[in-house]
Amino acid sequence: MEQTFIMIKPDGVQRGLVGEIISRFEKKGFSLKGLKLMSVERPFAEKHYEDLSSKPFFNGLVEYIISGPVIAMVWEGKNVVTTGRKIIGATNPSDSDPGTIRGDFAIEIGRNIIHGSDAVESAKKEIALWFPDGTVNWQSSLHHWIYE
Ligand code: DAT
Ligand code: MG
Repeated sequence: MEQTFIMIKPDGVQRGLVGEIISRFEKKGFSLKGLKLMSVERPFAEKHYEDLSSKPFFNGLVEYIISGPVIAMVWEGKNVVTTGRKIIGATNPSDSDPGTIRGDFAIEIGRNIIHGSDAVESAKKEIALWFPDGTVNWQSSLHHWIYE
């Protein structure tokens, strides 16, 4: 089954949104396969965002990600990458629809509280980076109430 990497950024942790965010993915029916609270070092944050290294906002982005602990998660389910991005909302919270996480809880692009992989391939790469020891293999007993 498809997996995605979701990270609650330092502002989401500081603002007490961890439970709310996890709840939205849980209630949708997705399964949590990995979860940890961690502080990341600068080289690790730079690696995570390496595709954006030429952008003018790259240094500010890295500073933001290392400014406090983050919650790293792996969520699993049918189309979880695309659906996860919909649950999160547009990158700039000014464009995120109400009802999405960024639309409901964020105002500025540089404080948009959550990260979600943008494709199945990048999800695999990010999960390998953040969970080098692997994730937990289990299946919810509700599986057949969520999938036909
Ligand atoms: P997303 O996080 O929606 O996948 P992205 O991968 O394009 O967006 O960029 C990663 C993060 O970088 C994004 O969450 C916020 C920041 N960012 C993106 N574009 C930006 C911009 N034009 N100015 C400032 N920060 C930006
Ligand atoms: Mg991205």
